[in-house]
Amino acid sequence: MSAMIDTPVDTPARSNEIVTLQAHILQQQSRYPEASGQFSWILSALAISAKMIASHVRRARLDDVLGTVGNQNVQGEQQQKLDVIANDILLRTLGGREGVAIVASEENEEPVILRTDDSAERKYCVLFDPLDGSSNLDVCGAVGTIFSILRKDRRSPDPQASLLQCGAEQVAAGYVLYGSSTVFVLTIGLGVDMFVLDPAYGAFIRVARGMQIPKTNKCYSVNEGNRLSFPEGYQKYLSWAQERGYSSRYAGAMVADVHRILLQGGVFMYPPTRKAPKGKLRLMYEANPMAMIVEQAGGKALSAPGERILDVRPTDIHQRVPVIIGSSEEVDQVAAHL
Ligand code: P6P
Repeated sequence: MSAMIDTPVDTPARSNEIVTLQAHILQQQSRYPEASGQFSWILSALAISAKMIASHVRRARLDDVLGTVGNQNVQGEQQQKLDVIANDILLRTLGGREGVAIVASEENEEPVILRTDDSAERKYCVLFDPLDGSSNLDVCGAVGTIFSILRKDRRSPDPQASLLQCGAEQVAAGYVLYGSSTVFVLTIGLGVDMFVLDPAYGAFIRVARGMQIPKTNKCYSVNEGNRLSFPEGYQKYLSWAQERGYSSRYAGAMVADVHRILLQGGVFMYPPTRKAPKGKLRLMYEANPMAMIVEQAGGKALSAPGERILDVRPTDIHQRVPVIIGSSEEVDQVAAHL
């Protein structure tokens, strides 16, 4: 069963309604009469950032912004020119939103403290990977933006501590996939909704509500080049799956791989490897947001057998964690082999 497409609503007139992401955000806000609107403003900043980044991604080769800037980011990875452009766009759009107290990015070693006063509306922290899978850009492959929103922990002594909350505390999470079309997938804890950018109007149009990930699909997604350095349980799982005719799909960009699984089912893994003993993916702005999305869609997201990613207690904003995420029955199969 694929993701639910906009199901006809109660009256025929409304079954063809066109709902933009902006309208959807305001519809959700109207459920909370006491809402100040700050949260909605943050989501709209992410929406405009997605449009701006999409525009740069689509023109990367024409504008000669492919390739690296010649230095490394905090992860020790070559920083792509578009990583810097996307990061700058997000910092500047979110910087203009009163509700954002702190932002943290894969591209910035330290969190950026936007507002230190403790006034009531400085309620949120936004964490993001501005351009996930950016090495795919040079070959016109899929890339994405991943974001996570936490409430600022007013009790914490310093901003960094305010960020170090479990993924289960997220108030919203989502991603943008810059693929054959530009897709914005969002959850605010009430299910998962999907929007596609109509470039003719520059608007994200809602195309699916309350998405449900298929419970099974004989497809796994992992970089098998690392197979010999995986812990033995993962290797046993891969043999088990291949004996049962599983197919393998791997885009080299988490957003693309998890999006495919959200729609069609399957399981994505980034296990511990010799090079990345704790896994490669970052907890705070890759694993946590994707885990919230997948769990909200009825799937599972583990860092180890019996350990939900959303329950991992962070100690550093850039810490890494092993990832097993996707259809509930497929994740269980992997865990059973570990
Ligand atoms: P590898 C992209 O660099 C990324 O962070 C994820 O988007 C992706 O799933 C993973 O790393 C790919 O890593 O080692 O397979 O190239």
